Amino acid sequence: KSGFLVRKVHADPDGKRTPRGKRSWKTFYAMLKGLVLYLQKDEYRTEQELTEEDVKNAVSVHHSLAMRAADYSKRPNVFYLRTADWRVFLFQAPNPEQMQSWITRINVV
Ligand code: I3P
Repeated sequence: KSGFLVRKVHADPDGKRTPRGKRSWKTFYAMLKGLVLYLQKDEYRTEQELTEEDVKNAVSVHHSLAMRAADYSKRPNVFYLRTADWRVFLFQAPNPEQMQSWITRINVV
């Protein structure tokens, strides 16, 4: 599964609140491959062509949990992703169908 997602980093490892200056929304081209959610800054790239930054932005979805951000009302179609190491991301999908599809796909792996 792939498509554009807008990401906000809410918590760093161990659930520590991400400091101001690092909490802004950023658009990525997201690709879920196996247990890894790749977040690429630009257009489509194959796995062989991943940049250092792409690798840094990749998130392991192993033992992670995705859920609709019912308590976040500033933007529509937003879901939380809580990772195994207790990072928390907010992701905004382009529409409700895409949001639900990402949640389902992430939680199934
Ligand atoms: C953040 C940025 C985010 C905002 C966040 C700010 O500033 O303005 O858009 O989240 O507020 O800290 P910075 O770019 O300096 O990291 P919202 O869009 O959800 O308001 P927050 O600290 O209340 O999460």
